[in-house]
Amino acid sequence: MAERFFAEYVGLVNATVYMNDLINNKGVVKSTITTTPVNEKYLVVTYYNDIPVLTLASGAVVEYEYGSDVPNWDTLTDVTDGDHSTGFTYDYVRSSLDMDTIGVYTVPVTVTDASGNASLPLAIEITIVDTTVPVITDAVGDTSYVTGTTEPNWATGVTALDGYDGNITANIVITETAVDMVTVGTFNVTYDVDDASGNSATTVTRTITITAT
Ligand SMILES: [Ca+2]
Ligand SMILES: [Ca+2]
Repeated sequence: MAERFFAEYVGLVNATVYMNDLINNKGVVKSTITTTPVNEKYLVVTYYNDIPVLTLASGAVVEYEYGSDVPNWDTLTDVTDGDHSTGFTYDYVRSSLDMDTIGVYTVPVTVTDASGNASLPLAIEITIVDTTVPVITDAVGDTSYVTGTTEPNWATGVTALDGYDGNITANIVITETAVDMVTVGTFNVTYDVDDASGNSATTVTRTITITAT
């Protein structure tokens, strides 16, 4: 809250010295000081001394998909202050934050009230994640073979791309144990892949038909 005391005009220099001592030596007063004349003899010295307090806002979103826009910082924190309700200035140290790279980033933030009182820093942890599944593409598709055909390389024509990891074709898991090249019938070859964040692609199935010669 606002702190006030009377000072005599004749004592203004002393009052200023006293206040500067509170600011610089004792650290009691951290804000700007204003003086208001009351009459010919007295004036009122006013200062606002409450330190604002920052907290993480309820429901603050601190996890973002890679490539997202930077957070709306003002929605992430709440500020409480005894002597100000507006006029706050925020200072975010967010130079390390990379919205395009998954990981956990610490963003310290401080707020200063209109009288120059700065809060203690609040460390906001921002997590950047990849929740987007990779996509498998089969350029060959369902195929028929006559019985006795040499078993082909089932990997041919199949690729996997992930928006974050890039080309993860090498990680595709091919399941072809059901295929029997010498028996008439239909069999499935399946293709699965996970990205590095554990997101599984939709399984792609290639139907293999074995026909009589
Ligand atoms: Ca304050
Ligand atoms: Ca992904």
